[in-house]
Amino acid sequence: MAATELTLYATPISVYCCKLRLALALKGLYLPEIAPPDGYGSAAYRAIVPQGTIPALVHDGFVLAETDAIVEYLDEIGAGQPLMPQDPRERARSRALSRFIDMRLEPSVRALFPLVGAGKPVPDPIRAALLRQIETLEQLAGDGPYLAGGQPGLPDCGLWAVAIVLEAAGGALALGLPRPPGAGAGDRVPTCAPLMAEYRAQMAAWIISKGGIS
Ligand SMILES: N[C@@H](CCC(=O)N[C@@H](CS)C(=O)NCC(=O)O)C(=O)O
Repeated sequence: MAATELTLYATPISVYCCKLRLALALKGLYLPEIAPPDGYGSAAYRAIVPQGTIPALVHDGFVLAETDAIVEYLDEIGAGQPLMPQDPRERARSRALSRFIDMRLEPSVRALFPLVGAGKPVPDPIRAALLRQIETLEQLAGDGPYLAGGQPGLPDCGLWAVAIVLEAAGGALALGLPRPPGAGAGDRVPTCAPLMAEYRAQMAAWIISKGGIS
């Protein structure tokens, strides 16, 4: 399949766009990206992507939001190397871990955003909620080196992206929480390492723009 048939709506700073870029890199795909017209959430973008979220995939007029759905769709149409495991249990585990990171870990990290540059201490409930998710992930993670097992998979991509955000925001806020297990494994995956470095630079610039120290 010609990669030019596929395009993404994305922005450099979005954690989910980073997750998708990492997943695509594991699949050996590098897709052209365009910015959502008038920004995500705008009426113009919602006319194309009703959810108003990024990333979204456009494939010959077929529009699809939701990062995990995009990855599974690309797997199923044979675009790039398959990323989801073939074994039903491994596949289910990969989905469950990815959902945990999206629904639990990422929102706990996102709760730090308004605090960056605000010059106030991190409230105990926010710190405790985040620590709980990191500890849960420690319990969920297998023997590694990757969350999904011996090969890097979709949940790893989510973790690596969120961990970069945590590293940046947590550093600016002197949070001092443990690093989630497997957080840095993407730096040792040659196709992912440059994307991780680029995203770290984006996050560092964002922290500075918020008046935090990077
Ligand atoms: N569940 C979605 C979440 C995507 C998401 O929330 N993206 C953020 C940017 S990182 C966004 O578009 N936020 C705008 C909004 O929620 O309206 C996915 O997995 O793709």
